[in-house]
Amino acid sequence: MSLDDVLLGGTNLGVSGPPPPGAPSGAPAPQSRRAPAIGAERAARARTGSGACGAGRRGSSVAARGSPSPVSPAWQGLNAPAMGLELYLDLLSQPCRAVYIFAKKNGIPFELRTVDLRRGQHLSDAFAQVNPLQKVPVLKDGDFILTESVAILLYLARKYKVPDHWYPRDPQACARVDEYLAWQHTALRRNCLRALWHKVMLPVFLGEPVSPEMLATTLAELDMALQVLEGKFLQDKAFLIGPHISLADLVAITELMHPVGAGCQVFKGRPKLAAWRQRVEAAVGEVLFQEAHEVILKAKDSQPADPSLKQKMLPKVLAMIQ
Ligand code: GTX
Repeated sequence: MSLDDVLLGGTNLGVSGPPPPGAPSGAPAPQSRRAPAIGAERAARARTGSGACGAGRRGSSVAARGSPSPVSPAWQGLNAPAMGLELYLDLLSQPCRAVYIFAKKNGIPFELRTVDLRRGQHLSDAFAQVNPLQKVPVLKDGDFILTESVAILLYLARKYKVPDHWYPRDPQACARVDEYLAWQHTALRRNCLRALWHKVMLPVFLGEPVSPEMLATTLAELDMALQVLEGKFLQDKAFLIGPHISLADLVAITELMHPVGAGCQVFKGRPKLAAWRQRVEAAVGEVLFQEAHEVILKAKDSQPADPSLKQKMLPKVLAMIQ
């Protein structure tokens, strides 16, 4: 199996289910490989040059830049005393940012358990006991453990009786939020994630160059998803669902900040989307918004992963961004 196969979606990684706690996370990838110009046939379909941020950084290579990656509190795992609601998050991840902002904005008391993905803390035995899938976010409420960001957001909205506009009781308004959440998970999510990883995280953090053709394809696909976001979901409304902010807006903005963190100018040339971003930021509160996005906005400064961590992570990352 080559990196090309995986990025092109032609190979099953064999990571078909959760590994047992502590088990290696997948087949090791050769460390010395440098990706050739991959993704040529996908690139043929790309509308090159029209992407939100351009292919830029041709043939990006590993670069250790800037300060060390954001330092999280030491991983305390299951030894940390549970005070009530616990959220296992890494604000590098877009679903984690949505959960974090939602809980903070609504005054929901929680213990933050930072799981530093770039240090592989999600691959630890301790975390596998919390989530055998080795992913964040995770909510722990006593003995109740919940994964999947959308389920977590809905649980918080229901349990803490947050203002109605977040997840309206009105069946049709509620259905519009559901519609957006269902769409984004396979559309905008995938494109924003791929943009970040192809543009920054693969070359800088994992030392795997991505070809300009592959990057152009990814950015063209992102561009198409942004058109749907603006044309179908936002239209001329203040927020995605209507006059007030909802979970749909929060999930959408945290997705878009992924490519922004990679240096993509997703709002450039999209005045409606740019104005919507300002409204969402104001509704969330600028201080909270900045705080939640500090980590992703410094993603380019990620230190290269050490080789043994890279070996564990690469197959999982490639599976994730397919
Ligand atoms: N569908 C789930 C949700 O919405 O909650 C997806 C959860 C998910 O994929 N979480 C990612 C994860 O924990 C976080 S974002 C990816 C960042 C990977 C960084 C690696 C340095 N992924 C961990 C993994 O796949 O190993």
